[in-house]
Amino acid sequence: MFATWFHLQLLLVFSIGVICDTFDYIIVGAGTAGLVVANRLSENPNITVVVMEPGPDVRDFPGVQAAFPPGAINASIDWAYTSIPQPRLSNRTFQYHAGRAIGGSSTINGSFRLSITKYIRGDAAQYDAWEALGNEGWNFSTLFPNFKLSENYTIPTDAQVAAGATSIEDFHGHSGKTSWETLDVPVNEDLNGGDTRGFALFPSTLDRDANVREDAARAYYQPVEDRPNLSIIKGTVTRITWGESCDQLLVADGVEYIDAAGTLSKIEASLEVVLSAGSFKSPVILESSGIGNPRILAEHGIETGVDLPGVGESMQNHHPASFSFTTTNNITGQAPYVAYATASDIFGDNTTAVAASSSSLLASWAQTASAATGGALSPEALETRYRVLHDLIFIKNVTITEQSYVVATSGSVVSAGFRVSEPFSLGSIHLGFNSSQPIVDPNPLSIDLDLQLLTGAGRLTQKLWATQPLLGTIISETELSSNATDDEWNTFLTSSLNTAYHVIGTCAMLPQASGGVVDPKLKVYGTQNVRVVDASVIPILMSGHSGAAVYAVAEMASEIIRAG
Ligand SMILES: Cc1cc2nc3c(=O)[nH]c(=O)nc-3n(C[C@H](O)[C@H](O)[C@H](O)COP(=O)(O)OP(=O)(O)OC[C@H]3O[C@@H](n4cnc5c(N)ncnc54)[C@H](O)[C@@H]3O)c2cc1C
Ligand SMILES: *[C@@H]1O[C@H](CO)[C@@H](O)[C@H](O)[C@H]1NC(C)=O
Ligand SMILES: *[C@@H]1O[C@H](CO)[C@@H](O)[C@H](O)[C@H]1NC(C)=O
Ligand SMILES: *[C@@H]1O[C@H](CO)[C@@H](O)[C@H](O)[C@H]1NC(C)=O
Ligand SMILES: *[C@@H]1O[C@H](CO)[C@@H](O)[C@H](O)[C@H]1NC(C)=O
Ligand SMILES: *[C@@H]1O[C@H](CO)[C@@H](O)[C@H](O)[C@H]1NC(C)=O
Ligand SMILES: *[C@@H]1O[C@H](CO)[C@@H](O)[C@H](O)[C@H]1NC(C)=O
Ligand SMILES: *[C@@H]1O[C@H](CO)[C@@H](O)[C@H](O)[C@H]1NC(C)=O
Ligand SMILES: *[C@@H]1O[C@H](CO)[C@@H](O)[C@H](O)[C@H]1NC(C)=O
Ligand SMILES: *[C@@H]1O[C@H](CO)[C@@H](O)[C@H](O)[C@H]1NC(C)=O
Ligand SMILES: *[C@@H]1O[C@H](CO)[C@@H](O)[C@H](O)[C@H]1NC(C)=O
Ligand SMILES: *[C@@H]1O[C@H](CO)[C@@H](O)[C@H](O)[C@H]1NC(C)=O
Ligand SMILES: CC(=O)N[C@H]1CO[C@H](CO)[C@@H](O)[C@@H]1O
Repeated sequence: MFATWFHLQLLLVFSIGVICDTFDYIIVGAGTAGLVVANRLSENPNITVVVMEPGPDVRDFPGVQAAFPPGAINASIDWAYTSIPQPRLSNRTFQYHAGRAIGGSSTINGSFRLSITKYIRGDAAQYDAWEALGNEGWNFSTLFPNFKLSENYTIPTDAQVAAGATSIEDFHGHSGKTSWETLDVPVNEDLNGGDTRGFALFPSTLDRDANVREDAARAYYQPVEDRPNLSIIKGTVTRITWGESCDQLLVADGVEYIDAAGTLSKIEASLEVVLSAGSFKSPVILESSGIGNPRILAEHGIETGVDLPGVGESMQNHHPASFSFTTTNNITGQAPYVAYATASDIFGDNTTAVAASSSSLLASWAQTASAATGGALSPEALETRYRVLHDLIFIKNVTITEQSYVVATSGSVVSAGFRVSEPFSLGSIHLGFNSSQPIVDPNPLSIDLDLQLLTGAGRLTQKLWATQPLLGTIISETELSSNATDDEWNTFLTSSLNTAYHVIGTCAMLPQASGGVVDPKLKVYGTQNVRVVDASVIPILMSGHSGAAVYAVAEMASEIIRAG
């Protein structure tokens, strides 16, 4: 239907290898979502599935499976993407860990010095909002059984509870809980039932009895790796290739990839291509394949196959800030405690006023944000999204801040982290001029309400540590005094804001007119047989950590694909 094209620079270096293999499904990326889909599709022995992945099998790497190793991530299995300088944050850049291994980001050592993966779903209303945004069939009750498919819940033993508490018992286990209760934030007995508000222990993905971290490779690939109809090919996919089509929809017939020897090769798909390359790469592979914003494609000399300006937009992420305290305790362990708070917990009697003033500004924020995307997302579409988020925060009362209570750094110094769970600010990820580095522009705090919520979360943190019994354990002051002005908060937060690794939204599941990239069947608009299944399809961020949602999305997607 339209001509194929090649990247000139690739043609100079590589010659196309022989087309050797055809599979029913090609899955691009053996990461968290990709391995779930590979497992589920290959349950049918009549179906052949291949997964393309440049990263290694790391099950024998020292450290990968250790339960609590502190420290950095082995550079050889980390894409380590870098953002462009952020003017709102004094031109600072962020670096993003992202797994480059069988298992993807679920496999690499965790952040925050806690190497176990925290498993938190978020609030039910945050998933119901997916449906309200135009994704029929996607809500908390349809996702709930899919969350459970990836879970084998282990009830903590008495010994484990005791062990988790003893190294830090006086300081964290009891004092923290009591201080929160004094502030009327209750204990949450189970964070994963659809209501996160309260103080709790972080649930984690861990095989307790074997004392190893669970990841997608261990849970979804290793048990089925002997299936003859499932294979993994080592290679970096550069683009989707298109075949003949009788109608307007593009039909993928395979992918081009650079194999382990550095040769450009091709394999064919008889049914579908599923992109599971993660939020940083799935949009970039679409752009390399001619699907995206024509203005951006033209900059790279790529002919537009599908005019889809939402590709790469709508990037969202969690951005933590923190205070450090010197305390009377000598801390030697980790403190896996967390609290989730609502707007009312943060703003108290001022909540109604904050809701009203921000509500009146949604339309103008939508205008500004639309302009920042060069019109890729329309003001109307953004205002609709902002209204849904605003209702979640101020009417449905979802939790809006995660207070990662205390994380031990060293000796007597602890840091208390806080962040906004569901930011309004949107960034973008697009094809870069260096093929291994996409252009990542997270753009945090670009909507005033995010700053106001983060400031409120910070003030709540100060209030917590000024409440007995925690107060009695502090020696030093926080970085900011409790009477700091909004301007002082602005300076503090923009100079110290950090990044988490919960990037979503860059191939958002939304109606096409709302800047969506995939429909509710995860099919890329304008194509007949290309889907995206990974964190990038998640339309709005949740109070949980993205990994839990990725497993559930991938389980639900597998069912959709199997249904045809
Ligand atoms: C350090 C760190 C700590 C985290 N901690 C937590 C946590 O505690 N709890 C939690 O819930 N979430 C956590 N997350 C987030 C969670 O891991 C991710 O949201 C989730 O794993 C994303 O899954 P995915 O399938 O979208 O992408 P990934 O799992 O990243 O998989 C993408 C795969 O695609 C491959 N790929 C990329 N480009 C290509 C290409 N061109 N061709 C072929 N393959 C390609 C990659 O190598 C990778 O294997 C953390 C993330 C990181 C990085
Ligand atoms: C696989 O194919 C065989 C032969 O066509 C058929 O009998 C069988 O039902 C199929 N199995 C599945 C799970 O589709
Ligand atoms: C880091 O990765 C390399 C493989 O690229 C491996 O040989 C090495 O053992 C790893 N180091 C650790 C400490 O795991
Ligand atoms: C995980 O962290 C430990 C401790 O720092 C380190 O020894 C190990 O190499 C890391 N694993 C990987 C795969 O980076
Ligand atoms: C950030 O970088 C831009 C472009 O280089 C420059 O104009 C601006 O002055 C810089 N801002 C700060 C705070 O350094
Ligand atoms: C969730 O979706 C299902 C299937 O479309 C529907 O039956 C159900 O009513 C929805 N639930 C909510 C709470 O919207
Ligand atoms: C769940 O965990 C239990 C206890 O560790 C184990 O016996 C069981 O086999 C696991 N179930 C699955 C489906 O993996
Ligand atoms: C703190 O604990 C560590 C480890 O148990 C110990 O080595 C150190 O001496 C202690 N420091 C103080 C000041 O008690
Ligand atoms: C409410 O607003 C008033 C006036 O700005 C301020 O003094 C007070 O601290 C605020 N309360 C909360 C809980 O933010
Ligand atoms: C949300 O909180 C407000 C203020 O506390 C309360 O009036 C309202 O009933 C709550 N809504 C829900 C859905 O719980
Ligand atoms: C592309 O980015 C990679 C990773 O950051 C770097 O190693 C390489 O030198 C860059 N290539 C060019 C041509 O800038
Ligand atoms: C804020 O409180 C500190 C003491 O904690 C005091 O020195 C300072 O003057 C106060 N600033 C304002 C603006 O009230
Ligand atoms: C087409 C193909 O390779 N099919 C194989 C898939 O795996 C089953 C066993 O699970 C084999 O019997 C099929 O031949």
